[in-house]
Amino acid sequence: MSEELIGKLKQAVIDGEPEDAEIFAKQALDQSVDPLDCINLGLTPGIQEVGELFSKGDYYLPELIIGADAMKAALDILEPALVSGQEREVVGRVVLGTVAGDLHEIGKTLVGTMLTANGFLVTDIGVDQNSEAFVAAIKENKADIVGASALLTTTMLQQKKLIEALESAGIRDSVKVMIGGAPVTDLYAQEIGADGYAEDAISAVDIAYRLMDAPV
Ligand code: B1M
Repeated sequence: MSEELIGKLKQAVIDGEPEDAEIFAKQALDQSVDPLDCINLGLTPGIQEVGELFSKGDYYLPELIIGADAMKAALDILEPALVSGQEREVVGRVVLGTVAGDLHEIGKTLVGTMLTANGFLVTDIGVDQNSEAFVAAIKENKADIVGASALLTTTMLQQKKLIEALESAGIRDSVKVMIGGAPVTDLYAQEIGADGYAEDAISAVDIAYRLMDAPV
């Protein structure tokens, strides 16, 4: 039953059906299907397939948009189930956003949800945020970690600019930098002087714990 529902969630994203995605997400929770399995085995492969169809020219921008809408509709149902009942001490404060020129929000939001579920206090500043906005939010929230997401090869460069802005603002030594997003690699993170790179939302939690010197 859970495999069937997970398959339906995947298909709802590929077909761009937000209402179906919402219904299947609710059914999954009613049937105690693990919300993380719904995301990792259903929604994520679904949106990846949408991306592949877009690359091949079989899908166009509208399909990309409604695929993302379907994924977001399901995540709105599933994400609260990931964070509920998690009363615990704050491990660290994180400012999280997607860099300037980049509108991709789903992966960044998922990272925020997983960090919140694991004891971090997350301030999500949203998408298309320039370095100045990151710096202001870091200062305002006394962040231990700043997380910058980039999904485009063109906007990855903004992650480097962010690190330069932290240096100019004199706060580079007081905040750890974690970066991620589909085109980003560990090597790139090392090259630009980031403190950590995470491939997905689950490993982002491990990296954030490591950056806080906290036991996992
Ligand atoms: Co866009 N898009 N998109 N898109 N889009 C990609 C990224 C692309 C690979 C699709 C493709 O061609 N196959 C391609 C980029 C090519 C490149 O640069 N090499 C692309 C393109 C070209 C574009 C436009 C330029 C299209 C156009 O206008 N012609 C345009 C750019 C707009 C802009 O940003 N300025 C565009 C627009 C959009 C939409 C707005 C329509 C929509 C986003 C809607 C939204 O977010 N509200 C969209 C979508 C949905 C995608 C794909 C299909 C899916 C992205 C997604 O949500 N994935 C994507 C193809 C793909 O990724 N396979 C694509 C699901 C999500 C869970 O995964 O975001 O990778 P992801 O996040 C993961 C990890 O990367 C990691 O953890 C997350 C969870 O596991 N992670 C972090 C992410 N951030 C992290 C931060 C961390 C740590 C880990 O620490 C801080």
